[in-house]
Amino acid sequence: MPIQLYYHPYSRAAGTLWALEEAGVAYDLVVTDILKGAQKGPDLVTRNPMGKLPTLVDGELVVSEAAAIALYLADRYAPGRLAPALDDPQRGTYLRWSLFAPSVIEPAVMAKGAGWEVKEMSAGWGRYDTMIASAESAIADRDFVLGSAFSMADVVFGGTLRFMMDFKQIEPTPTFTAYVQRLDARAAYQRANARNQAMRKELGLQ
Ligand SMILES: N[C@@H](CCC(=O)N[C@@H](CS)C(=O)NCC(=O)O)C(=O)O
Repeated sequence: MPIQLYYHPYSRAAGTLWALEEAGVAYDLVVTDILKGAQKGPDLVTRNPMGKLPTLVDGELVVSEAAAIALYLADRYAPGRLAPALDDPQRGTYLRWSLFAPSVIEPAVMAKGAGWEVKEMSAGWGRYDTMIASAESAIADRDFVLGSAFSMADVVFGGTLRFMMDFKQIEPTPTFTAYVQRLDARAAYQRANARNQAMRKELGLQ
């Protein structure tokens, strides 16, 4: 049975589709209409009590959280190609920026948008401008997070930056824009993008 991805093209699952294309594994999409609340139905909630997308089912295993799903796919289906080996020191950089996306970029953007007043010292995401400067430092002198080699960290970290820039939540900088252009040129990204566009059309969303 192929992997199943609970999916909607207007969700983070659109980025997970890119991760699946990079990993090169077979998968089926379980279209879940988040605009009509289908994600809170028993089919998904029994698998992921959060009732959120993306949720991936691989045999008996359920994985939620977009970053965790991407890292899982790389470790399980593309070790050495999309994920550094467990004893490779590059793994530290790979994990660092992969986790920076959901634990620092996302909440910093949310805090700024919502006008949250938080103490920088206690908020794990610090300040918005420090987050931006840190994210830039990850790719300032290199093509990808790991240097010249693309990895699943770019799907997570770069995909988050792309998403935030698309939705005008992060101001594009020359460094971010050039990086995302390199990511957009990947064949797997283009396949995923074409499928996401086709799904939007099929669902009458554009
Ligand atoms: N922490 C989760 C966030 C997942 C999430 O918030 N998904 C949104 C779509 S992008 C969703 O399913 N929203 C519908 C809802 O919460 O009812 C992740 O990183 O995957």
